[in-house]
Amino acid sequence: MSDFIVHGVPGSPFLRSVQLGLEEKGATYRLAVMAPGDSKSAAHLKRHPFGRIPAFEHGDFQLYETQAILRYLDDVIPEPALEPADPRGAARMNQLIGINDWYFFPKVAAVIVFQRIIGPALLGLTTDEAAVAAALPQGRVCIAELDRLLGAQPFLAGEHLSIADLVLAPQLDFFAATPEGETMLAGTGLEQWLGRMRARPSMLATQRPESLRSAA
Ligand SMILES: N[C@@H](CCC(=O)N[C@@H](CS)C(=O)NCC(=O)O)C(=O)O
Repeated sequence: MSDFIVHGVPGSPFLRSVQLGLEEKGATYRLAVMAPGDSKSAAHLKRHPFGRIPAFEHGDFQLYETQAILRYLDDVIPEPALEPADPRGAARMNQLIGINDWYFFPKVAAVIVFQRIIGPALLGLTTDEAAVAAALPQGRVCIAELDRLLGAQPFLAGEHLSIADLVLAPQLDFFAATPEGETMLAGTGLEQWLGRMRARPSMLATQRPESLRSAA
């Protein structure tokens, strides 16, 4: 029995990033399934005082923040390596994680994916079209920049799979399920990269629940 435990709501892209890390490392783990809304429960706030998911346990060691968890996994299970050894590749990976954590997730995906898919599917909400429209300019900047940084490389930070791919693939896979994401990605190298990522066993093993697969 594995001593890796990941707490989260199936379908959450940050949770899926940690699952991808474990899957790519060939590690067995237990997914402690939470319901939407459980992230603010007293039990979860003990694990994660900011009330976010995922939260992670390895034996008696508890950790939250997705990139910290993925870097820890890369240290405790060294093969296959998920961080470029060369300084420029490592810097590029860190830059891409920053783009996701500061711009793409909070300003684009959290708005458009929530308005188009999560709100209607899980909470019975009607899409706020003004909120979607307001997020589009930053979305275009993010997609153009991620596409430029990918260039002709097979993976976001270079020749090999890295934490940047594991952070961004779940986010872009979800975003691509919205009409806005589908349009922005159409014809880009990023769309082809996403297709390659989707074919990996780790992505196939961690698909979103059917209710969160596409916009209503
Ligand atoms: N900085 C955090 C962000 C995690 C995050 O924002 N997760 C989202 C779900 S993908 C969340 O917890 N949203 C609030 C909620 O579900 O209650 C990390 O890297 O783990």
